[in-house]
Amino acid sequence: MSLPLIDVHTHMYLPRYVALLRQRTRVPRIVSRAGGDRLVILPDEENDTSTSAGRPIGGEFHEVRRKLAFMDKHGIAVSVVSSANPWIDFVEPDEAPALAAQLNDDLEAICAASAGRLLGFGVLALQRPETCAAELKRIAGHPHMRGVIIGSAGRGRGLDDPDFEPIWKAAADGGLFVFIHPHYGVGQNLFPDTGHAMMLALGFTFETSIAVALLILRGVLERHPGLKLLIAHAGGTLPYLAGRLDSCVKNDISKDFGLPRPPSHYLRQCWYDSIAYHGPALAALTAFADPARIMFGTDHPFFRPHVADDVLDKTTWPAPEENLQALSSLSAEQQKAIAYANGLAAFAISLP
Ligand code: 5CU
Repeated sequence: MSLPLIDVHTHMYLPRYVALLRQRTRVPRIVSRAGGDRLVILPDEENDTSTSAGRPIGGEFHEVRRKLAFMDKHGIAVSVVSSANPWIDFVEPDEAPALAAQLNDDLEAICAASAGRLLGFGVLALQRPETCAAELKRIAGHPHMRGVIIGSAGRGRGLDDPDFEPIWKAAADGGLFVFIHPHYGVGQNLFPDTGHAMMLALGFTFETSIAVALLILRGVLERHPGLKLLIAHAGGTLPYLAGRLDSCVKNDISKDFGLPRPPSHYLRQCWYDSIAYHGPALAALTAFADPARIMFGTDHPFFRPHVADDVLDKTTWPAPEENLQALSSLSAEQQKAIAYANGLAAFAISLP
């Protein structure tokens, strides 16, 4: 496909954050091993002392030059870059607000220097929710920032945490996106000894699905209809399960959430990336969601191909290609909308 792409799900670990991970002795951290540095971030990896713990991490995770090289290789005109999981969740509450502000300023500076190629989603100190509305207001004043990324777990109490109300209000008032992304997974006890595969395929997607469903059931989108939620990984499982959620809520005589509309109504207000990896899942998403609210994503630099570092930037990455390939099952109009037109409109992008 030769459409210019806008990538709305693409990560970086900013240099300040990488330095922090290198100093740490507990997960999340970067460990130096004989075969190269390893990024160890997932909760279950804490006790893994093997040489295969985590995943290889090179400059593709934190160098702007490498992000731009990946974009050039894959026909991506503009990327909306977000910090990757687990963001600053592990930072002491007293230190987190200042670090969030520094990382947000760092990302703004990186984007400002990119000649229109990069925009950003910042981070929030969710462990200090009372500080977040002010940071959102500050971010809204940064010309290259378009919102924030937050973890599906919030500060460990889910996204229906009552203390998050000012966050939703400030994001809606500022016209900022809130990009909801998993990290902790769910159900790991059910799939031991499965590497990262089950965790990323099912643990991540159900984590997101549960968090967003709860946020909706507790009325966040009813109270904040202008809130722009971007849900990672094609909405987890939600586009596929929305009808079941509606039916279960309607038919449950043991609990009334008091919502005037079914959960699917609010799910249709949300934005989704197209990271579904194959046509049938993308078809479920496009059949369900607002066609103007689905946008291309790559999840770069995760799912790095197994090639030597010196040829990586010249290599076509299979995972983004699978997502591009999935688009080809859609009509030309849908492809154009997802590949770039929806991203241009949502993030007020003028192509360089
Ligand atoms: O491979 C992984 O661990 C990940 C991750 O941690 N976060 C993500 O967005 N994709 C893949």
